[in-house]
Amino acid sequence: MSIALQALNCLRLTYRSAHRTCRRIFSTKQHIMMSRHTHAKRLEGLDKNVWVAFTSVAADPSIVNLGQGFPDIPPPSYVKEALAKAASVDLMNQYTRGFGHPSLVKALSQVYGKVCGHPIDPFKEILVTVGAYGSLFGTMQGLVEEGDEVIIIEPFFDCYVPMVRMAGGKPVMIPLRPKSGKKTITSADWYLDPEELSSKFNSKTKAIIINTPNNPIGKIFSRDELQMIADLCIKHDTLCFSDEVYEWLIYKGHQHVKIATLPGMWDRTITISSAGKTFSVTGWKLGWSIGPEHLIKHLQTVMQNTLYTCPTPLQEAVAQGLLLNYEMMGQPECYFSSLAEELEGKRDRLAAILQEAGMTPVIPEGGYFMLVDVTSLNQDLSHMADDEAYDYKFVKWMIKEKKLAAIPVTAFVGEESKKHFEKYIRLCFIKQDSTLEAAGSILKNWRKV
Ligand code: IK2
Repeated sequence: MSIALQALNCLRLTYRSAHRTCRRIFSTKQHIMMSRHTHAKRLEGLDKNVWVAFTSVAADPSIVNLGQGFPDIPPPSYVKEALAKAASVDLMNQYTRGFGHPSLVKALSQVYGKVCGHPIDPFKEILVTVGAYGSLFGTMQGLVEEGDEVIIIEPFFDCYVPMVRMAGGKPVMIPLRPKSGKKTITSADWYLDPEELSSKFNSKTKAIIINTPNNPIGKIFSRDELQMIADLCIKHDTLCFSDEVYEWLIYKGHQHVKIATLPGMWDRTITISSAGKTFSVTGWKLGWSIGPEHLIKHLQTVMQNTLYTCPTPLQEAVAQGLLLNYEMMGQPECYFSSLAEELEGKRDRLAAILQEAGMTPVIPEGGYFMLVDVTSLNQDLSHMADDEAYDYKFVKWMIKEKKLAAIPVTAFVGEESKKHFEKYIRLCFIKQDSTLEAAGSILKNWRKV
């Protein structure tokens, strides 16, 4: 080999090895750079979400969807008309007051002033946000500190835990327990053990989250139960975050009590509700937090530095809807009560359908969800991957094989309680009669297919 060729080969080898070394260095560096861009620690373990998982699988129009909680009945025409009217006014399409459009906070102060029996300052004691989700987020960010404990009652609306964690807090669970020796048939049969609840409070407890009527179980906390919670809040000087998005959906024989109205509680309670649930317009995503100025001002700080404001025409339309119904409160045509009356018929129809199919529904006292015990169906799912709770597998199987969508109930409980809830699924009944009938015929033919 000529000297020139040897030199060339040597150069090639040197180049290849240099190239390999370079690639190694580069990929290590890239890896280091990528690992620097991994998720923030506060998101650890929060990547799974039941709505993300199940709304896409239920989107197929051939599936009867009793899953996610949204109405397929039309919202009242006057709120839709009020929205169109608001959008036709040029200025209404621009930014409005950050903490809530003036006409909306005034309307809210009228309605809630009447319900609570004392005046509520529309500008200092109310904050309008993006849905009740926004209110919950602002509440946690504004009031929960690193290391604070927040008591959460199971089953709970699933975002409470991630929101507490993202604020640096520690969720402390307490389950509702079925009354022993009784065949559980209504949501009132699920109760909080007073001693167990008391044991959850300590010097680190910042707040307790309550949800009445509860999603998913439909329980309305009685005045006595709320008083027990209030006594503990006062004794341990803690806050109470009360999610009351289903506050108007109360069935006969039951009463919704606001914990904020119990003695000593206004000053330590944030009450949260939602236009989406009040007027059957879940896509409008408007919610509000109501409470004393010394707490609401911190939620306002979160709002002004995150979302700043909510859509003006939507706020105007909700204000008009509230004012109209404020005038009719106590009368049968008021939407606050007429929707509940309409839904009570749907609740009973769905319960009857489920019982005929051999399932055991938990009849809700409020809200628009029904839990169903599917144990009696004895559905063998052993062929499915074993890394999920039975209810997750059951719902996935039911969507695929029966074309009926529901939501698995273990999405609403912590790890330790999963075994107690995995034989339950949640069905939503704010649906047209034709949708409920379609679900009924699937259930009737359950064994035949
Ligand atoms: N809090 C509770 C208890 C809710 O149920 C909801 C809405 N959930 O609906 C979805 C479902 O359960 O299927 C919210 C808060 C959030 O309300 P908003 O839509 O106003 O943000």
